[in-house]
Amino acid sequence: MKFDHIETNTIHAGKLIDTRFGALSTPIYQTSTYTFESTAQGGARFSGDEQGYIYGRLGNPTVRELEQRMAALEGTEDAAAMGSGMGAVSATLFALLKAGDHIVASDALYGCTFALLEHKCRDFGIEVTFVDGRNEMAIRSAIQPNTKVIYAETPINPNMVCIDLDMIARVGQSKGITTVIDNTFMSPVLQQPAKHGIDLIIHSATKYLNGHGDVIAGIVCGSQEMIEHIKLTTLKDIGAVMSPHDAWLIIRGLKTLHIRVERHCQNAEVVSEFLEKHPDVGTVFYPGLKSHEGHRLIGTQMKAAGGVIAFEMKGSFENAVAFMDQLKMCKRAVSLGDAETLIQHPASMTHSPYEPEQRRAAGISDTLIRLSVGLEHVDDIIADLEQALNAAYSGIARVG
Ligand code: 3LM
Repeated sequence: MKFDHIETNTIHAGKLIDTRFGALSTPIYQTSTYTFESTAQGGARFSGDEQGYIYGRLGNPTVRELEQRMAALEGTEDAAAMGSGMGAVSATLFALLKAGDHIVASDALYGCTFALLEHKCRDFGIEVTFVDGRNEMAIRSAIQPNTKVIYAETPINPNMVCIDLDMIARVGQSKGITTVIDNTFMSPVLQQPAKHGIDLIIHSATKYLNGHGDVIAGIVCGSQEMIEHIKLTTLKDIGAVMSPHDAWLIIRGLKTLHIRVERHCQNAEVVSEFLEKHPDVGTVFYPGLKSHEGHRLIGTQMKAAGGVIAFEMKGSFENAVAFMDQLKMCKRAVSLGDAETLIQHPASMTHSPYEPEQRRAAGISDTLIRLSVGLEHVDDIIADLEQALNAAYSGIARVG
């Protein structure tokens, strides 16, 4: 069942009906294997002559419900759930690419995605070119006859640069290249890349989809053909599958996704304005601000700017550290999209897999701080940021 409104779909779309007991909440099928009524039935399941479950790595009803729910939310035919966001990124790329192929990727990406491309893909003989993902000419000029994939995130982790999805889809379609977008920062509530013609949509379900900081998981959404290909190759044979219990937690998280995301956005908007006005804060990178280059995409591509803000501290790296260490309520932690406000320093944490010069070239400075604005009262978030800023600078000359 699918409805016109995403608020209804996060609750109902893709739900598996429990015909046995009528359970409202999805049962957790905590099983590693499934029994066959006869040897012939087992054989028929393996050959594909009969539909049905075989073994936990090849499918699970609770996980299947999450896949159906995510396909409904992203507006794709199907989805494949994985044991982590990186499981989803690697299963997708290794299903699409082989030695001798080439990928064009945005130069700024989540640190481990960058590491996968920069190191493992190259180890396996896959060529990689990093470009400014905003620049259509740069992408077109990087394309080679063996280019199979264009890969990007928007907004980009951690610097919040936004990429035009219509442009990426147009380039991919004109050249017959598969386009893959990591939609983790937006969630389908704010952005549905498939509507813009993107082929595959990846999520770290660890973040907004689950939303409660207690699961590591990933998902990829796309056409039935592509999802089946991923499931029958890299998901089956590399095996980064999602556990049924984690799928259940994410299904539970999805039911409040639209309300949580709405509040994350409201809070982040107020916090971004506070930071932009603060004398000790340098540039604030938040697409909700009129000063942000990605602001033009709000209303066309993104419903709102999301819950993540990046900003540069005035002064030196030491000032940034002093500020972060003074925080009392906001938690110093990587990850994002949780109820708690989380703050981290990309250069030394999430984006440490980059060499310093690669990081700078990708627009990630040493004084950049990333804030995942939580669901606390916005006044309490601002009060904590303000006291930490005052304590870190405390009227004295800036460090360095
Ligand atoms: C982080 N990010 O704090 P998992 N794609 C995006 C992501 O942000 C992430 C992944 C994929 C962070 C994790 S850093 C050690 C902590 C845009 C994860 C990978 O495998 O579920 O962590 O997703 O930015």
